[in-house]
Amino acid sequence: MNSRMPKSEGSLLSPVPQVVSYGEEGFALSPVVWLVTGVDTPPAALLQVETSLYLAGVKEVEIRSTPPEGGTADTAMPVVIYMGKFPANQSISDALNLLGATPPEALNAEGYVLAAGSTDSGTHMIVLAGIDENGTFYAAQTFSQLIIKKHHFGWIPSVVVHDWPSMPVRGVIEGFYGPPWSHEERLNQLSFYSKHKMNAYVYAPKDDPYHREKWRTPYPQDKMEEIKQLVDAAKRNHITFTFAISPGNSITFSDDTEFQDLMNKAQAVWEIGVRSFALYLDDIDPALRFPRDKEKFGGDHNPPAAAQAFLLNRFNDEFIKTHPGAKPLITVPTEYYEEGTSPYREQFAALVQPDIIVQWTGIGVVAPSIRVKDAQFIHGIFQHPLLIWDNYPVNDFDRNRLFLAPLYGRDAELYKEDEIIGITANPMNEAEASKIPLYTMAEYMWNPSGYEPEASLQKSLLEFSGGREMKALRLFVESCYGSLLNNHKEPLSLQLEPLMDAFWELKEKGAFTAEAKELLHQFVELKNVPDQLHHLGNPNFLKETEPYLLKLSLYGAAGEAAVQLVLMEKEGDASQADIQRVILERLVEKLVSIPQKLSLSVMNLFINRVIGREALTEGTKADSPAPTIY
Ligand code: LTM
Repeated sequence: MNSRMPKSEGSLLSPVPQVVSYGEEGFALSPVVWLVTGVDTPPAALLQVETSLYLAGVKEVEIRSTPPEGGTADTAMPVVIYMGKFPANQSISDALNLLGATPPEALNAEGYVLAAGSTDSGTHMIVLAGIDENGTFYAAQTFSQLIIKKHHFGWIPSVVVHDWPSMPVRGVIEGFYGPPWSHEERLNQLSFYSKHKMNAYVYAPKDDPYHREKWRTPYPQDKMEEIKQLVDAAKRNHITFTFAISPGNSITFSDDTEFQDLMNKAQAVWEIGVRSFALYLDDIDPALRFPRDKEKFGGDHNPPAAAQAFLLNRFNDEFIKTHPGAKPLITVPTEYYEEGTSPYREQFAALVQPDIIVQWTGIGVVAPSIRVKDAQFIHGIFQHPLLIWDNYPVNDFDRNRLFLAPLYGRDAELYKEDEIIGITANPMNEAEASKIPLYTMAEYMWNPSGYEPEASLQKSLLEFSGGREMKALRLFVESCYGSLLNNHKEPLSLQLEPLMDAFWELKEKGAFTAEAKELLHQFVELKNVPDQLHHLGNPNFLKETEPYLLKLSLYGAAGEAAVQLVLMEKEGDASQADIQRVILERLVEKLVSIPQKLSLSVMNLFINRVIGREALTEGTKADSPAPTIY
């Protein structure tokens, strides 16, 4: 056995498993496969395995409830797959022993062992053994990723995977301002999350009126039906669906009728299967507005914290604790991103019941980094389990940018702090594009020690594109790359800048044809990105990103015209130079009319230098809806 993953196989597993050992050989799946399941085999895991087998060319999957008789060497025997819980399920434990794959110690919750190999009697065997139902489900996901097609038929390496999540809560909070995702987008996201071993989705779209502004009003029947479908889909995908309400802008904290409204709203979704709830208090004016609240909490050290704690504790006592099966209540305080302590934070910490989970964004609304020492310090203040509300890749505060870079700046050791129970990522309004950075966040959440941002992005793009048009997709992603998390990095500018510098330097010396050619080549590539991305067959992505793609393409065309203009001038061809100048100025006009911004500041500098005046400034025409309170 070797403990490193072969580059072509293991490195593509996502999220990167904690421990993988590959054997020397693998084996082909047989046309008929026996699948030994038990009562503890989750249906979604079974479906996943069956589907993968059929896609790999298997003709028949025979489901069995008892293991086949062993002992006789029979190479014609079908591949046998065991699926279920261990150590509770004896046949699963026996199968693991046969393959020498028993884990050295107990696995974390949601952990699993996946073993594929041959027994002494020659039977090809695969064991997908979860420590719990989620574990078996994740073993099934990893199994699907391990199948390779050899000669058009499924083949599986000989391997032992011991895997578990580093963070217990891993997921997404639809918590942004602006257009909420559509129902179809949400359903599609849930499948994406489970494929990436994320287990949490928080429903908290700020501009769903029934979530915040009209929090008292029950959801209309059609919306309720949609929520039910989401809850069911989340369950199927082994994801906890958290239903959030943001009542803080208008609630009278001490009012019984208002409290009953809140209970009714929660009860309605409880009845359709919701078991996890959040009451959010971010982005509100914390000052008490209503006489009744002023009277009840006005004498406290910190009246807003006292009022909020009263509401949270009452909901915890009267709803969460009276509904067996409800998960711990989640909240976000009004001071969720500040650096230090405050009277509000101290009183909130002291009064809010200790089992209520507190969300925190790191230091800063969009935290450039989240360090272990920050987490320890903030936990010292709040003294509640902390769930990170990571404001990446959210773009509601700058609707003219996309954040497609991988996750940066989160300490690999954060998960070791017991107080940090996990992360929910706040994504962009653009659901499909969000998948690109979310892939990398899922990898970080599962196995932060194995997380490497650039390698993760590469895998994300491979999955997103299905291997098609990777170069064009990367160019696009690198043009939407800069954020607070990576110090506004512009990989494309970094790539183009030396070519531009050489171009100008050699122009003075009169011998710059090669540099001009290289620049032209790069600009033509930018120009062609949208056409190439049409081949991805992802119309939603193209629709969401249309203005950004157009701008990138126009930059390419403008760069091309700019180089041609300089070349014509150098050659003394005044009429051709005039034509190129007109083309360039028209392109610049179009460029400045597009408010979307790209991580491509060198293009403006280059074009301005060619034109001989400041024609382009990135973002000059951008509106700033500034939906967020900072
Ligand atoms: O971050 C929190 C806790 N609240 C809001 C989010 O709803 C919003 O999406 C982000 C980013 O603008 N900022 C917030 O303050």
